Amino acid sequence: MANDNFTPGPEHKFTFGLWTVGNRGRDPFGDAVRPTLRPVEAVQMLAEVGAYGVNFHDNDLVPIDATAHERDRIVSQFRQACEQHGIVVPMATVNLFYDAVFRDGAFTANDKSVRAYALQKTMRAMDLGAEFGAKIFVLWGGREGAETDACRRPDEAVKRLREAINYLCEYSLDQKYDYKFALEAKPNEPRADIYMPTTGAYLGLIATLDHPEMVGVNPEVAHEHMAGLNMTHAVAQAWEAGKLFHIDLNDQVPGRYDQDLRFGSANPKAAFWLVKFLEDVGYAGPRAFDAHAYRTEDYEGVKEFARGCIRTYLILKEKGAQWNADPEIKALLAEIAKTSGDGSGAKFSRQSATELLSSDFDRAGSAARGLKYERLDQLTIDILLGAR
Ligand code: GLT
Ligand code: MN
Ligand code: MN
Repeated sequence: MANDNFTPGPEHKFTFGLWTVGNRGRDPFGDAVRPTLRPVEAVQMLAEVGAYGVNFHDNDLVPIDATAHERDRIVSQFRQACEQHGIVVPMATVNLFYDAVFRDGAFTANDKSVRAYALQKTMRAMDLGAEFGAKIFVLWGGREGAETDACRRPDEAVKRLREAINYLCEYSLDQKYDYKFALEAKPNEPRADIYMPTTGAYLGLIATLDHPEMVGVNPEVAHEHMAGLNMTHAVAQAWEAGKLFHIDLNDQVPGRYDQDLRFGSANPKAAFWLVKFLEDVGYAGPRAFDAHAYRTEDYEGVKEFARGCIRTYLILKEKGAQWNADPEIKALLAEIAKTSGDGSGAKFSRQSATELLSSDFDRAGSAARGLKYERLDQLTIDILLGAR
């Protein structure tokens, strides 16, 4: 590796899903281009690239039709591999999108036996994750959507989703699993429209749950970018609400199909603000890479991809520290601070309202002052491009 300063350690909490390095390059137009990477092989690869943990869907590890005996054998082999390579399992999830039974959704499907099966499958996936010590359970409702709104009223879908999450919270409490649920939004794909299209939509739903304290979000860069949104703003809102329970890092050109590109590879500047935000606020959760290697890659190329995700994060982290320490940037920020005041400012009282109503403002003066954001941004670009 070119620069040893960017060496990952357990303190960075870099994780990958089994489905990421295990992605075989299948797309709607072409079949797999890489051989199957068995879960134990994935764990070995992740240890080699310096990851801290691995995440999985129930069926990434245990095939949907496995017998109880097969399940136990797989679990014990996987546990052994994790222990041997010092890899932990901070997050588990459930696949509610691949099997044909979920073609009309899982928790929101019109068929009540499908909804019940989805709950059962999730409870079993929670059991599986708990066996590995996972404390975060991600729910990505990829099939919870519609091609036509003729199929059901969308508010009915919201009610069903709420009911399911409430049920799963009770199950976690009853089993003493101590899970935090992290809800992952996406605007579309595989459904034409997904009911909870953005992180903000999930933040709205969480407040209406029976146990809002157990439920947060898992924003994904690509999913916010698909919708043309600013990932860092979504993450910041979640963080400020105490709801940033997990994060999926990858990249994506806005407006395209779900690309799941290597972290920071498409929009390095957006990735910079995201990393800087996470590091500045002291986000302590896993930094999960939810991406996959180009279809052109073999085993070594997949490793290169995984190393690249980590390396880019660490480079951007260093750039963030450089930004914070830069004397000219600090001077510009100090200037901003002069007029910004402490905290959010406005606290209502009848007296403060009376004072405010009778205040005079230097409107022209405030509007005329140059804010020097051009310089601030150019300094950022200089740092990012290595010219500073
Ligand atoms: C799927 C999706 C991801 C989700 C995973 C969790 S599965 O690959 O594209 O964004 O995080 O279910
Ligand atoms: Mn994801
Ligand atoms: Mn994705």
